[in-house]
Formats: sequence, structure tokens, C-alpha cells
Amino acid sequence: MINGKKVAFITGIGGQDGSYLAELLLSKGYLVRGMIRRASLPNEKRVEHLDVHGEHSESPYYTVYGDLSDASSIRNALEKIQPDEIYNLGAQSHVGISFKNPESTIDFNLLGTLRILEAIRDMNLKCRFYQASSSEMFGISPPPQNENTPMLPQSPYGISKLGAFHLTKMYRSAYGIFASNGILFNHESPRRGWNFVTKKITREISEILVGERKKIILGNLNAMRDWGYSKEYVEAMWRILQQDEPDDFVISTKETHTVKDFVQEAFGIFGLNWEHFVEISDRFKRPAEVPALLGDCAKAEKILGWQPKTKFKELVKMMIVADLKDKLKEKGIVAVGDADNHDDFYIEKGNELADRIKSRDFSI
Ligand code: NDP
Ligand code: GDR
Repeated sequence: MINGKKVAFITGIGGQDGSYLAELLLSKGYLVRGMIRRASLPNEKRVEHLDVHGEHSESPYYTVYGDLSDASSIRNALEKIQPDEIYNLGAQSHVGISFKNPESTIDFNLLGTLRILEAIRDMNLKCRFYQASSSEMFGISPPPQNENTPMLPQSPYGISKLGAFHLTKMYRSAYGIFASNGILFNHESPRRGWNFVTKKITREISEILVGERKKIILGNLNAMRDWGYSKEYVEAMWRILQQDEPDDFVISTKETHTVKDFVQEAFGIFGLNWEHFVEISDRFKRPAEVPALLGDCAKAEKILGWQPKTKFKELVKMMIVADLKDKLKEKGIVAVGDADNHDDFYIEKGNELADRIKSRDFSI
């Protein structure tokens, strides 16, 4: 605590969830500190608007350099920041890439979590710890999945997250650390990384509409996912750490859709037939797949008082509008003043562009 304000430390603050969580905690009066790893180009785009106060002990927001693979950087950050709450969101979070880089995935995601927990134990920090666990841990367990469902992960990513999940539980029971897991199902937003399937689809549709692209190349269209909205899910993370006792919670929308449903819905907004624009390639298929995820978040609803609000169609529309808005601005198709227009304005613009595409002959 500094001047009666709680101090939060977020690893992965520059990521999708980290950026929304930082905004949420700042709005609640927290002092927020984050870990950023060194990159050759800026990796703080999603949070640069928060970095206005500079680094000093009472600053509402600042970041420090560190890496989950570097225990000394973690300890130095914790020593300096003395957080009341730690949110461990940093990770190699791409399941497909975890098959290509299994060692670093295990290092960051599993050993990185261990490094933080060991620092809390060894330094005797009186703080609460949130671990970003994942529905990928359920793997091939049939849906619906809840806190009691067997965990049968299918990727180095899923295994790294399952190990970190158990470490979190073990440090809780063995050492009495307030350590909790949020078992979050897929959650998306306009800030989603470009190589996750939802963002890839919505971004590339905006490129198709302005004539920059002809096709979207995808992998398995039959996988089923329970897709929610990241901004709502970070509220659940915070609530998990405000409980009287540490515990583990599934966070989900209780709805599932295939990747094909997502593609169909996104193209359908502009009256386009997705089959004219999507190609399948093995390049985007994984050596092992998680076939179907559908979360039962009854425990979170009851104990945290948390409920998902944004459902599938709304999420698809939000993401497509955000990408189209950026693309139309970039291309100078909408004037600067138009940038404040309502969603329907962009859908209408998209429809005008789609009409030109529809006149193409797709039979050749
Ligand atoms: P992102 O990939 O958007 O963000 C991950 C963040 O971790 C990035 O800021 C990244 O930095 C940082 N990071 C990666 N490796 C390291 C490292 N070695 N040291 C320090 N920081 C590192 O993920 P999300 O925001 O979507 O997810 C947040 C967390 O929640 C992740 O742990 C993810 O596995 C987990 N999760 C996500 C779900 C989802 O659907 N989004 C569902 C369930 C769990 P950089 O920008 O430099 O790459
Ligand atoms: P996922 O998300 O693996 O569920 O992990 P992703 O969006 O990468 O894949 C979802 C499903 O779509 C299929 N798919 C493709 N995926 C990608 N990325 N690119 C493609 O071209 C493509 N074509 C089909 C995938 O095979 C998969 O079935 C996300 C991440 O945020 C994790 O960090 C998080 O833990 C889990 O969600 C819950």
C-alpha cells in the first residue's frame, strides 16, 4: 500500500488482457506497475496511453523491464514494487506456436510462474497472486467443462499452463500463500493479437473489403470454442483476488461455436458468402487439437457475482467494426471527422465495399 492505495504488479501488461486489467485497476484507484520484456520494436502499444506519469514511488502507472525466464529480474521488480496483488498474465500464449517452441513455452509459462511463487515464498511477500490459467488445460475432456473436469491437455502450451495451475494450488496449500487460478476460456477483443483465429479473420476481412487481399487461409474450421470479451474477463480476475479465501474459478460465456460459425457470422455481416474467400491449409493445423470447449461458470456466477455479458454475435461485430474502422482510416476512405461515427456507419461503408466484391465472378 502506498498512501492508502493498493499496488498491483502485472506481468504481460502489454498484452491484450494486461492492458484492459491495467485500465480497470487504475479506474479503481490502484497504483499499477507492469513488467515489459525488451523487444527491438515497441511492445507497449496497447498501454502507451497509460504511461503519462513517469516512474516514481507514487506514480499511478509505470513499467519495468523484466522477463519471466529471468528470476533476478522478477525478484528485483518485486523488491522495488512491494505489490499487494500480483497478476501473472505474461506467457507465450499461442497454442500453435507452442508446438514449434515447446521449451521456451514451458520456460516462460511454467517455470516463470514457479519463479514468481518462489520469490513470494522466499521474500515472505504479503501479497495475493493470480495465475492466468486456461481452458486449454481441459484438452480432450468433453464439454461442458468446470472446475471438477479432468484436465487432459493436448499441447506444450496446455501442459505448461496445467503445471502452473498445480504450482499455484500447491503454493497455496503448502505455504498458505493467497494464490488463485482463473481458468479462463477464450476471450477476444479489438486488442487481440493478430495471429489468433478471431482477430486474423476480422482483420483480413477488412483487407478483403478494401481490395488488399483475396483469401483468408485457415486451418481447422471444426474446432469449437467458448469466446468471450476480454474487457469483462479482467473484471473476473480482479474479483478472484478480492475473495476472503483463495480459490479456482472457471470464467466463460456458457456458449460454444465453431471456427466456421465465426467466419460465417463475420462475412455474413456484409452479406458475403465465406466459402468464396476461405482456403484451408495444413500450415495452420496443429499436431493435436482441442476439439470442443464450453465452460460452465456457475461457481463464478455464484461466488464472484460475475456474469458474461457480451455474447458471440456482438463480439464478432465489435471486432470487425474496430478493424474496418482502422483500415478505412488508414486508406483515407473515411475522413478524420468520420472516425467518431457509430458502428452502423462502418457497417454501411463495409456493405458498400462488399457490393463491389459481390459483382465478381466466383465460379472461375
Ligand atoms: P497476449 O499474448 O496478448 O499477452 C501476453 C503477454 O505476455 C505479452 O505482453 C507478452 O509480451 C508477455 N510475455 C510473453 N513472454 C514473456 C516473457 N518471457 N517475459 C515477460 N513477458 C512475456 O495474451 P493475453 O493477454 O490474451 O492472455 C493473458 C494471459 O492469459 C496469458 O497468460 C494467456 O496464456 C492466458 N490466457 C488467455 C486466454 C485468452 O483467450 N486470451 C484464455 C486463457 C488464458 P510481448 O508483447 O513482448 O510478446
Ligand atoms: P486457442 O486460440 O488455440 O483456442 O488458444 P486460437 O485463436 O489460436 O485458435 C482457436 C481455434 O481456431 C483454430 N484455427 C486457427 N487458429 C489460428 N490461430 N490460426 C488459424 O489460421 C486457424 N485456423 C483454425 C485452432 O486450431 C483452434 O482450434 C487461445 C489462446 O488465447 C490461449 O492463450 C488461451 O489459453 C486459449 O485460447 C483458451
